[in-house]
Amino acid sequence: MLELYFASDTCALASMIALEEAGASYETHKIDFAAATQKAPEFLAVNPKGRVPALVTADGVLTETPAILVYIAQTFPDAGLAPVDDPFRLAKVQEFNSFICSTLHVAHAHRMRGYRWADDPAAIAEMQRKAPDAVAENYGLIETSMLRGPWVMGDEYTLCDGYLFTLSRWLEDDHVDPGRFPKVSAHRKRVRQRHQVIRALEREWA
Ligand SMILES: N[C@@H](CCC(=O)N[C@@H](CS)C(=O)NCC(=O)O)C(=O)O
Repeated sequence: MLELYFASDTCALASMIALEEAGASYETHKIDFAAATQKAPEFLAVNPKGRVPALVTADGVLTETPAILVYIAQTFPDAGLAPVDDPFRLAKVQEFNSFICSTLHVAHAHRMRGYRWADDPAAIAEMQRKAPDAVAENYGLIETSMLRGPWVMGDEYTLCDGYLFTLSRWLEDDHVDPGRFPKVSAHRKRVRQRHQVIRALEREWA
């Protein structure tokens, strides 16, 4: 059975949503950031990066959200979570998810985790100060040129939707007014109503 390592209120929610949408059977292992268990030897044996999510499959461990998401879509094709047989449309899904992973999520991380990139407290404070602008700039792009509506890819719900939802729930914490991005805000509400997402949120906080 698939096993998902996750922590509450993290990007791992996107993988949990995809598993729920796929109707997959999976076990969860909760990592407690408050106790720094992401740095414990037991977890580092699963994911030497010390980050969540990590998905244990019959073939080995997967990390990095876009990789986990596309694996779930390809393993459960009947769920229709991505156009797995259409190279261009699948690449568009990957393009969006890669942007979330490598640009938006990284901009967000500058608010709380500046120590990854600098030691100087002044540099860390400057990263924190700049984070809301950097995050908002990314949402501006999503709002104007990526989110087609009603779902990210248009009429079809895909992996991208749970992933965008996972990050857009942090808008207020990132000191970005959601009112600046009406399409993103409406999308957030729309995704939040899906019963698979409600189940994932319940499981995330159980
Ligand atoms: N690129 C990775 C990022 C994973 C990541 O940074 N996860 C955060 C939670 S959102 C984490 O585990 N942080 C723990 C830490 O920094 O100690 C992905 O998208 O899966």
